[in-house]
Amino acid sequence: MKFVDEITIYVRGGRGGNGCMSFRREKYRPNGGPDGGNGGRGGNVVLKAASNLQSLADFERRQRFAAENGSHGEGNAKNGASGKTTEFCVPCGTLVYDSGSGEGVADLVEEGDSFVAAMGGRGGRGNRVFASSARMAPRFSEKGELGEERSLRLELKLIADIGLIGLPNAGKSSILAALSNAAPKIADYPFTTLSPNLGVLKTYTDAVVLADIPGLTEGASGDKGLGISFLRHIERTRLLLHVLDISARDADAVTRDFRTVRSELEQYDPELGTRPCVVVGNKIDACEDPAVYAELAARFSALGMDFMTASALSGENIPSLAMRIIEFSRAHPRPKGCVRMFADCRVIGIDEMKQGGAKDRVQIISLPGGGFRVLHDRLEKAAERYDLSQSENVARFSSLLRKYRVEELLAEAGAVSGSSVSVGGTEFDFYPDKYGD
Ligand SMILES: Nc1nc2c(ncn2[C@@H]2O[C@H](COP(=O)(O)OP(=O)(O)OP(=O)(O)O)[C@@H](O)[C@H]2O)c(=O)[nH]1
Ligand SMILES: [Mg+2]
Repeated sequence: MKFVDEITIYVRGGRGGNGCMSFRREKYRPNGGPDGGNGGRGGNVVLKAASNLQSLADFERRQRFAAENGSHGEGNAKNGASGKTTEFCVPCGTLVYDSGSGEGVADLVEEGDSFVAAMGGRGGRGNRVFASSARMAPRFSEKGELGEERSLRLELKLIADIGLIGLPNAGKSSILAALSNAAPKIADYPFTTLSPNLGVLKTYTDAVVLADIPGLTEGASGDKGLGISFLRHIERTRLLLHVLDISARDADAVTRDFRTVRSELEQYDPELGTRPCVVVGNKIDACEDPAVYAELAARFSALGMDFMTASALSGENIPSLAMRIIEFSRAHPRPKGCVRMFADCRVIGIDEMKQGGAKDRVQIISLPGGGFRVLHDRLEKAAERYDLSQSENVARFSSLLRKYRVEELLAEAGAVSGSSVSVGGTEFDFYPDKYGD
């Protein structure tokens, strides 16, 4: 399947159901009380990390995700049902960015990590809720709120413990196949591997995830070969295996190969140059001159690097390489949560919505055409919720405008009788009670 590690999707929470305005009708009871039920909440759109996925390829076919709307409230005090949540899976290691602001909003690392990508709108309240001793027959209800909608950029940075790097054809995929359950494509030409492969090295007690990526060439950071963007998939590893082809080569040539790859690695991210690394001299079966690897061992130990020879083909030294990996992984367990690039999931609750703070400031923007826009979270939501074709709702909305001193603010901003004012998606003409002429 095609490997995709970046994609933009669009998510929309379900709309809340409308509240109902109704009065109880029963034989011999002419003045039954208000009995309009509440609308149900719109469903959320949720992203969830699943370990059986390794690419964002599924999203190439579908990029729009919407959750179900809440049902409308009904008479006889019947509340509408909530909309179902739409849940979809992404690979572990998916970073989520808000496309508009570019801000990172979630990093789904572990299997089951989930994130509410778009909240469903609240259901409108039915007239039954508004009944009180002072207002026994409220003739109004609320509309449901729209669900949250936004576009998100998903970026995959695979989660693996060990990363395999090296020139094309060095034998990275062969080493992965020898160490793990993976069966990557292996062939005697460069750039056999075109996208990352994951494999698991398993023992009775341990399971270590290895990532094999396409080969790096000289100039990869300048976009030669397959470029270096694949290096993002080893960013979250804790140990690198630098695979070198030592067959039919002298020590100088092998050292040059090593430097080429290191330099590309460091150009991508200098921090990767300091990551713990084991240098694997592969294809020892085809290396006729033992003096070459003795020389290499001396050079790498002088550089302070861990060096060992192996053969993916004959299996020589593969068990000791596996042991080394497992020992490292035990000594450096994956820090839970620490590999996250930013917050693991966004916790949005009703509490957050209720929080006032800066949100409580009303802003008036005077528009180029002469109109005015009122910016305020609660007022915008109210404009959406209140069904303004019901006269009592118009009165409620007006009292809310008074509470936030919107008329005074509009007048200060230069609004006169008849100026057009918009709050959220609702537009009306400005006829102030106090400031009217
Ligand atoms: N003799 C010998 N050949 C090997 C050994 N390991 C790999 N090869 C051969 O080297 C060639 C390249 O192996 P791959 O595993 O595809 O190399 P790679 O580093 O993954 O290459 P790219 O994916 O192109 O970057 C294949 O023909 C393998 O059979 C080994 O230990 N000994
Ligand atoms: Mg390969």
